[in-house]
Amino acid sequence: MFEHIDPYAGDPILTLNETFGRDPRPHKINLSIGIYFDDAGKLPVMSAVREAETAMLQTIGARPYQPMEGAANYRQAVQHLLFGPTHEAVTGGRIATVQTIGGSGGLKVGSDFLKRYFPDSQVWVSDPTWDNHRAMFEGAGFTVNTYPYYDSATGGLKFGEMLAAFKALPEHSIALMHACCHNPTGVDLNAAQWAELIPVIRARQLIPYVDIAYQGFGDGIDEDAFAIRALADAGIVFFCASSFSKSFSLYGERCGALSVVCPNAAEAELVLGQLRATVRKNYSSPPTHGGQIVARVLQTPALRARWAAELDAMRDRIHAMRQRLHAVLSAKLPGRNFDYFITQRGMFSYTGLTAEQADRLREEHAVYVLRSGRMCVAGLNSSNVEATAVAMAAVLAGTT
Ligand code: KET
Repeated sequence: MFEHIDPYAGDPILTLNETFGRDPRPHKINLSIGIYFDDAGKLPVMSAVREAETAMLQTIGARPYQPMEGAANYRQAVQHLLFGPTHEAVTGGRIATVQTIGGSGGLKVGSDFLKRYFPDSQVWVSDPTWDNHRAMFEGAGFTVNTYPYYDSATGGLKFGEMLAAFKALPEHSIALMHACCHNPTGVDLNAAQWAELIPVIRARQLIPYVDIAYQGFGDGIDEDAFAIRALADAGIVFFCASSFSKSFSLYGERCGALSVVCPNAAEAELVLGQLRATVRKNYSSPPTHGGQIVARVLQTPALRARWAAELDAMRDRIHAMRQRLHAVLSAKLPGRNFDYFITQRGMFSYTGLTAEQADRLREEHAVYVLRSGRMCVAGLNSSNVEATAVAMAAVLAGTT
């Protein structure tokens, strides 16, 4: 019956993370998956999250199904965090938000919705992007193309080429963009570049699909929502998939959302209806537990303040690791420029390592980065950063 089934080649991120788990070498270092580890190399349980969950367990009662769109308090908390509570799009009721199974669930629900109502559109993703973007949109039936983005010569952005590509896109093209902390490169647009891009998006009637999975890991919680708010301010209609996996360290609870910013409240109502229908056809309704932890943290002022401080500390720790890596590598290989480790934002850096160099790093030094050369800087800590830099320098110099 199933002999004709293709063997699964695995996922470039999740499968490598599993290989790491099976690696018996005690000194192994995991910089593969986009997970924040603390300075002791542990997955943190944030204290605001723990307190909210403990309080919740005291009062938790019967567990009916949630509505298809998820819990009202969670959906409101998502909107307030992304857009700010007083944003006209929020107070005017023109955003349709559904609670989803992680940010991934948001991307999936939105892509199914778009395929139904814009069947002839094509999708454009940055070159490169998170691998699963392509898989998800192709899975929804779209043709997926790329627009110029990362400049390997400078470790920065090919903004001129990106802008030119956007100017040539057909009307109603779906443009997948990262709000902050671009995965895998760590290279983001600045405010002036967004200001140049937004009129093009409007003129070409493009449909931006913004993914924000790292809010708070770049420059700050509000700072990292800049692009989303700028698009909403400009009256652009767009999709936004968001995730609390990283910012609440709640990976397995699968807390995410999809928000569609609409021209007016009446259209938002229509969109919400069809998002509910899409959820119903996929998995019926989202789970309760994780979402209620997030809502409680975000809607209890003292917990929200503590969560924000904990997230700030995570961001500062990543910045410190970037500095250390930069310092050791620059000392070991003085002829090379490693400034990209400092300028790139968020959990990731694009190291420029080739697939073969990434293999050598893993096989000879037990340091795991993706074969694309992406390194999760949030996996570094004071005990492994030197070893990582030394191993990387050896591989780059070709001495191992
Ligand atoms: N968007 C982006 C850009 C992203 O990097 C991830 C996860 C997600 C969405 C998924 O979020 P979630 O809420 O967990 O569904 N990225 C890391 C883990 C993974 O590949 O699943 C990673 O890139 O390592």
